Amino acid sequence: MEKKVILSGIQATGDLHLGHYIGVLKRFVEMQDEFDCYYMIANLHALTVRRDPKELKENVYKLLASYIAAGLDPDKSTIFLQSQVHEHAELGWVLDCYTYMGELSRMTQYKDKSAKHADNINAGLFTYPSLMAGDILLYQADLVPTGEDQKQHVELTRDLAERFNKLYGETFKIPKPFIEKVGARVMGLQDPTSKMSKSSTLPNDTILLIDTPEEIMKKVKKAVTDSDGIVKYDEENKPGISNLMEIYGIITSKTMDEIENEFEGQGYGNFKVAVADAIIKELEPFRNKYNELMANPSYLEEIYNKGAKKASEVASKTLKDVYEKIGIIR
Ligand code: ATP
Ligand code: LTN
Repeated sequence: MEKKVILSGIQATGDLHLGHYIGVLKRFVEMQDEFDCYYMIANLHALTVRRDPKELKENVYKLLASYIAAGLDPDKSTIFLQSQVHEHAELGWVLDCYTYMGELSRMTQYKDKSAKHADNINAGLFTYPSLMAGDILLYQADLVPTGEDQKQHVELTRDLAERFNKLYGETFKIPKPFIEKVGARVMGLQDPTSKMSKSSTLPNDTILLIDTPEEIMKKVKKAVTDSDGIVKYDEENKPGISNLMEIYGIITSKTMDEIENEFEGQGYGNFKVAVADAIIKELEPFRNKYNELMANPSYLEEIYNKGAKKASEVASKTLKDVYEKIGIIR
């Protein structure tokens, strides 16, 4: 039987954090043996917010090094840059012409980001989901693993694929979002009611994957909790503790019940140290590998050039079919 196709991506916009690691990177790695995986570095999407050009380039290397350090294997998965496969920009434009303004206006990410960047609400920010739909549909992906916040974009992708197929006949596979129940929304340590984010302005809110053990310990110890002193999973009333429990549970493969029993009658001090130790132990090999890779940019270039070739083969077939169907001469 043919392997199912996976496509996902992360924007090249800065250092990755624990939310990325737990929400998506660990899943990407788990999926690469069973599926035919395409993992993209979304650097075109990163343009929707004003960036320093030098930093944008650097962020591509950082993200690629993070993919590999987390365990992605370029011999098993196709790892590539969105900008190196020109079909993304082309299909993105085509899909723009099949996406309604009303659909795009309903996107939560657009509403959030336009509130955050009120001085630069550009058209790219608005049509971001059509470009993302193109990313997914070019590879005829079956499943799209992402964090909870991207679900709406994948649903729009399904609508666009169905709309196109109805008009022109079977062209795109209809993809499904793939979102885990636990860990798809790791919350900030200082504000456990908002997701951990690169753009958080609260100090100690976000654990970066390249943080030192000391920094990780400090941030977890300072994490906002509550005054009960009971390690119990209750997202609504104890968001801080529940978030730490989810992080700990995913890393150690323990259930919420097991964690409650493990720390019964112990207060938060011991629990926080155990959480920090688990994170530190999990991320140590990542950090070492990451530093090694960042010192060897030509190896990273080899990986992305090889990935682009393989991705282009698939993407060009889909785009050719689309162009033929809609009457575009190439
Ligand atoms: P940020 O909000 O940190 O700027 P983002 O969501 O805008 O990140 P990306 O960095 O491209 O954009 O996110 C890449 C992937 O990581 C997406 O699938 C997203 O859902 C997931 N992700 C990001 N933050 C978290 C989180 N706190 N918990 C779980 N998954 C997350
Ligand atoms: N919008 C995504 C990044 C992204 C993506 C994709 C994810 C761009 N293209 C295709 C899955 C599939 C985000 O995480 N902000």
